[in-house]
Amino acid sequence: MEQLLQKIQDLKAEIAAFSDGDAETFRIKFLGSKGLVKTIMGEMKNVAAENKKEAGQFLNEFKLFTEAKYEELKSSTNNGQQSTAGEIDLSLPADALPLGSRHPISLVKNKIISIFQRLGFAVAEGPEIEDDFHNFTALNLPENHPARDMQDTFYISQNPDWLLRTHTSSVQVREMQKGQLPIRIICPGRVYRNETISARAHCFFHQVEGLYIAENVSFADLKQTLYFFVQEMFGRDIKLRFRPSYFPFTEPSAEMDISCLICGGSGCSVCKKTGWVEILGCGMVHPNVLNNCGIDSNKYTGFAFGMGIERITMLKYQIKDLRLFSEKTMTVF
Ligand code: 2NM
Repeated sequence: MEQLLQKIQDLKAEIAAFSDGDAETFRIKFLGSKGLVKTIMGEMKNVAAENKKEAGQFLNEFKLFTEAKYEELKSSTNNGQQSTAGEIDLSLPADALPLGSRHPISLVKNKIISIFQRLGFAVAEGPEIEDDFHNFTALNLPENHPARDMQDTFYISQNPDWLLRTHTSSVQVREMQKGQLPIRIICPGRVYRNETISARAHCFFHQVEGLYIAENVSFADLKQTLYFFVQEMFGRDIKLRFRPSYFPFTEPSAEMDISCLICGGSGCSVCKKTGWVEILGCGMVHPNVLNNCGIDSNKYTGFAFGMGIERITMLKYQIKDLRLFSEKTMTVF
């Protein structure tokens, strides 16, 4: 009896101080089918008959004590269903979900759109699968022009008249055919060319083309419009120059350079030590194009321009490889 009471005393002290585990660990050690409470209950058989009643009371009391400790552990350690009130503040806002951010191509596209909208240009869009007329013929591209070669254009196999547009000028052809003049539009969109993919070329990219047709539109209007655009896009200090060029759909044609953003004009690898970088092509819409689209070229004149959004974005954010634009993740600071 003496020994039994001492044992219970020791176990009670151990239980009261229990801290090296959760409620389940405790249950297994003390209350499980091979637990210490069971073991000590088994000692009853060694207690003398006259002491059995008293010992039974002690053991019962010990069992209740152990069970109470178990309940306490369950509610304070989250091991049971409920957590203690006050431990988690349910009124706190949840963690923010990672929402991602706009693609740099979209950022630059939207900026270009908003600049031209302030000059009265509307946005026009059209199909990415085009026919030969809207992509080539209407734009004064002769039957045997190299740009029509299989090398450059993706044709739709079911119908050789269908192709993936190689520029958004096809949208402008559709707008001209509607015959509502004057026309002042920009056409942003994805275009496709069958090129070997590298740091500087991809089989698809994004363009913004502009078109202004009215009476007496001049090359001076074109220059002033693009000068405004470049200053809004890159800042007031930017310089620009026009070089004569050739496009089948414009006459005269020009390419426009801006002073190098990276070195400011003193010469670096981006501008190949020239101090200038080409950013767009432009010109006065060829009379053949106007006539092909049902517009009287004796009454109306117009200017047009086209630029690659990737190129502008690379300059603006100093991105050196085109392929990064179509990879899964991209970080721009
Ligand atoms: C360019 C360069 C020069 C252009 C021409 C036309 C249209 F439809 F009016 F004929 N749209 N875009 C054009 C002119 C595009 O991209 C480098």
